[in-house]
Amino acid sequence: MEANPNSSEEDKLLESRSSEEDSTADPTDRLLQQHQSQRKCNWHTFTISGLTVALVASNLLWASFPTTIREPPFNGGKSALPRTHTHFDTCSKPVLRREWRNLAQHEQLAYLGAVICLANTPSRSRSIGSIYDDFAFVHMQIGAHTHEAAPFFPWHRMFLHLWEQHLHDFCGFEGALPYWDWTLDWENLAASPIFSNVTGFGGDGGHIIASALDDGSSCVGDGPFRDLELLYMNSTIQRHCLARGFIRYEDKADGHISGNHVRPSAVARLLDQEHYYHLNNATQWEMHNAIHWGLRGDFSQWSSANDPIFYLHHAQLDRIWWLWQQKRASRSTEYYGLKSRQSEETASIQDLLHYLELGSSIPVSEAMQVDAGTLCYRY
Ligand SMILES: [Cu+2]
Repeated sequence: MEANPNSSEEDKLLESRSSEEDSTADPTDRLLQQHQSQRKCNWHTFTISGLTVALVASNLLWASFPTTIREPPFNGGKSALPRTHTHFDTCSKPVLRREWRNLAQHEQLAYLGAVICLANTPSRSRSIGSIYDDFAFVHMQIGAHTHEAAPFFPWHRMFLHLWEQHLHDFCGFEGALPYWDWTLDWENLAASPIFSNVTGFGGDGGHIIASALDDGSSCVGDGPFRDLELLYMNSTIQRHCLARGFIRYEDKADGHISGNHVRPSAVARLLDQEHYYHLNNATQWEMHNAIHWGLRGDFSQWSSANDPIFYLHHAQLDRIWWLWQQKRASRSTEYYGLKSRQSEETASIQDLLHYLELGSSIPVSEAMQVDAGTLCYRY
């Protein structure tokens, strides 16, 4: 594989963007140029960042990443910073995010329709793709670096908020983002109503059309997203179908995702964690990964926001963080871990979170509370 001449520039963009103004280099334009100019080289050569190099080397599966999150020197899990600002006055009527099956059918259909609308709305900032694709792009470019690191929770919290805002602004969606409480389905995840082909997101790949991912998954042939055409496959441009391939775990019959990591007792144990670091670590390695890898296909890639279930899965993870924060007021500023997946530096609540064209960069402190600053919701 050729060394990517742009990688240090990209890393700079991803790692040390210190303000939202430096948006001159659009990674997609570069990706597009590389895509158009590629001749004899295989797709590995239009990779776009250090992240991609790691992904290709690891056969695109998260499963091959280290199994524990590296830990900085432990300080008791307390943020060294004092509580910064609270403005509860700005959020007097938080919107309620509800579990998918507690939505009325017309509300479920309104949400699904709004998602399809975003997939049909051209990107505002790129010459190709839709706003839906932009979200998958920003997740793989920026969000991927927050995994196995402290900003995992706050970065995804604000990402979901931006998603919700785009549904409102571009597709007239009036509700709140729903979440998928998989603890309700742990005994038979594959039978969850979330996979309904009418009031859900479609089911397992139908095993009829193999996916381009080459991981045994296949195109989802039922439900509202059966015709969805996705633009990004990890860091490449490759139009493809939405693919899933429910994985067999342990004693389960083929196609039955194990619910062991998402059983209610596992979540209860998680909520008993004393420190942010441990909550973050355990949530990612248990619930987060079990569902991503269990559904497989697009959902187990860095471009996992290609699967519309992404937003409901991450809302549930955000809800776990929120439930944990509710237990003690001091947890609205408790933040600890590494700055990013590649970093050795300890994170700070003043670090910036970046979203490229989807929204302004914000300090982590802005995403610590769901009822202050720009956020105003509850579960
Ligand atoms: Cu993510």
